[in-house]
Amino acid sequence: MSFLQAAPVLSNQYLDDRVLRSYLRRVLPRTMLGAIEPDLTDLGEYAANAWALARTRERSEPKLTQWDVWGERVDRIELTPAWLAAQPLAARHGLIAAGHEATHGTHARVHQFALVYLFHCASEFYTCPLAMTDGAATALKASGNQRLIDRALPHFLSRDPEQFWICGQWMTENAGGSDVAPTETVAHEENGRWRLYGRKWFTSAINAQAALALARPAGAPAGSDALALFYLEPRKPDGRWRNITIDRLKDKLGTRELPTAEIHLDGAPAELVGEPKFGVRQIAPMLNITRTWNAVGALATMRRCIALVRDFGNRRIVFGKPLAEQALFQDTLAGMQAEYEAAFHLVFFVTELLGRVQCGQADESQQSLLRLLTPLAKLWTGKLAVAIASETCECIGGVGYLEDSGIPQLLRDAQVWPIWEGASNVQALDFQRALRSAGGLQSLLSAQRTILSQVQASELEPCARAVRMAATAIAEWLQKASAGERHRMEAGGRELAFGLARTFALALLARHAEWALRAENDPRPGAAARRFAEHRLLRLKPDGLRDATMLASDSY
Ligand code: UCC
Repeated sequence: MSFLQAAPVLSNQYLDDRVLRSYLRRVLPRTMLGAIEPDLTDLGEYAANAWALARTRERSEPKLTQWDVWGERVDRIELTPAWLAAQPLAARHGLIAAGHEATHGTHARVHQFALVYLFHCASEFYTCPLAMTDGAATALKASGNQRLIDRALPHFLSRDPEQFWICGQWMTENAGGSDVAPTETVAHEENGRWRLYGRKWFTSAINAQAALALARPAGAPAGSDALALFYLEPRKPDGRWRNITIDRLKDKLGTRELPTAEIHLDGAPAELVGEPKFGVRQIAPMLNITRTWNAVGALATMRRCIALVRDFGNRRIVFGKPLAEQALFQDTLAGMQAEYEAAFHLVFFVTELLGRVQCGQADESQQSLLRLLTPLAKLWTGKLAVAIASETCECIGGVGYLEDSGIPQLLRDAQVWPIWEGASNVQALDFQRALRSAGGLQSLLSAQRTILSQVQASELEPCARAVRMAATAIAEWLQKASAGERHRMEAGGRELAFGLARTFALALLARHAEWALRAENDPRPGAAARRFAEHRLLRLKPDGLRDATMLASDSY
């Protein structure tokens, strides 16, 4: 028999996750961790088995049938096996409920997002509708619309698969995704009932039982302030659509298991969520929740990639020894691990803040911090997941480029993280919006100093120094940039956002490393922190603004 390469294998994705488990031991009360661990272990097992199972069966995608054999328009969508399995699983494990229940108080969001992180890759993007459902529950609560809260939340937050509903988010139209001001969908009030007319260009998880949609009340002025937020239940109890047609399912680079549709609304009945304007402000709580899910999903992608590469490194022999024993492979993996580990601590810190804010236990500066860090976490992790997925293909080599290895799918799927829920530049601009409204940079820098003050070990001093130097450089840059022309400051917005995300993440990773050294005598987070500190934290142009000549459109 000639040589055969053994495929990478995943073991229980919770039990095997040193980073998650160490973090949970630090932040959660011991009794709570004991109570939730069986569930985490179950999902970790599900994730490992789902990876193995997916390698043995044909890939499947949702299918749209628009007409039945008798000529009736039916717009029936068949879902994939993973999606059919995910629905009851998500309800039973409380993937939405856990984030809203009072059982674990301020830790509810850490608990929920640990579940999401374990479930994401196995779910084949069923986490997309879960994210939107969580966001819709949060937006409806914030709206104070008691009728809709009583109607929808018992479904969105149910742990009973029979009762559980998912919810869509219908914003994007042909004229704009980032900018919703040109929205063309019109809402008419007819016989005391609102009906929507128009076209939505991207509607993710069109099989959802509910949706939140932006539309312009008839006669309202142009612009985004005049848009209103509506709640819909798109189908009748017998499954037929309520004046909605599904034009087609999108042919996407990745997330192909997720039924993303282009639809027409031809008088779809809807209910106003709040006043008939300021719909963007009303849907904003949803955006911040889905962006947090996005960051957790991106993190899950990184973790999956690294787990596969690490296992492959032990199985693959080159130049007479396993890859895992070769210095350059070790260094490549170490670089990926350090980036992932820093990102992990930033994202889960955001979930801690979210839990505190929603329980009313966050002071003003923590609320500002959450507002500032959410777009930063979304922006940085989205890009990082693509880089790590790309490196994963390369680490696994030729087979990593072959579809049936499952590795290219990781890369194609990862490319969605920096795009949907607001592309990277939208996040950078949102961060600048938040800087203007959330008390400036001070809450972020002062939280960073407090975190850093907990880092005492001499072996972590290079990390603390790197954070202090970067913070000084950022503050100086902002001072120069805000004194200059606004569009040139805006042009540095990406670098500002990446730099702040990476610097804050290093402070958090170093603090965890300090705890791991003292409480568990574990030097590994410290090694990751030092390695991350060696990577470049900032790309900001030190003397301030971008070159105006290069920004001018006629310079090409
Ligand atoms: O992609 C989509 C579906 C995919 C689902 C994936 C789920 C994740 C899966 C995870 C799995 C693990 S749906 C499409 C998503 N689309 C977007 O994200 C839109 C991107 N564009 C933006 O975010 C823009 O910044 C806009 C649309 C928000 C800009 O709108 P405006 O109206 O021009 O912006 P304004 O005037 O600055 O903001 C209007 C109000 C202001 O409040 P007031 O009126 O009180 O001054 C803002 O402060 O909204 C407030 N606001 C916010 N508040 C705007 N953004 C935010 C925010 N992020 N947080 C709080």
